[in-house]
Amino acid sequence: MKLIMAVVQDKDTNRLINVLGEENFQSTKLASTGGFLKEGNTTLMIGCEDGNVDKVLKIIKDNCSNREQMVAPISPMGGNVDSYIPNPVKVEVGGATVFVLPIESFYQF
Ligand code: 2BA
Repeated sequence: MKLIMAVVQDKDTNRLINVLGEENFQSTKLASTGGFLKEGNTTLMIGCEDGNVDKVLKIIKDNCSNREQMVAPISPMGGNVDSYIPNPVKVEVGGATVFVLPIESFYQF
């Protein structure tokens, strides 16, 4: 068994959970925050059999989109300073960042 942890954008979450459900994959949705943008994203935990990992990865890939986001860089002083007006820079946020972990045991009590 494997645990798939997928960090996805909030906008893609509902569609992804629905498609996973239609294919009989259970998921748990966790509210998370990206360390770089400091904005909300969603982490899905999906437990599945080894033989289904590729199928789940394909569903994630098909339902998560790359998006460009503008981000204001922090000032050289490390915070917002009146005299420093930073130019926002474009950052491409990926469709999904996915970790596949081996599961030693799985219980439901
Ligand atoms: P954030 O950390 O908010 O990062 C959002 C996007 O900002 C990243 O998209 C990347 O394109 C860019 N970025 C991140 N760090 C950067 C840096 N030091 N300099 C310039 N640009 C930077 P993604 O790579 O698609 O990541 C989307 C979200 O996935 C991340 O949100 C984070 O929550 C998670 N993530 C990505 N890699 C991870 C990892 N190795 N471990 C844990 N979480 C990860």
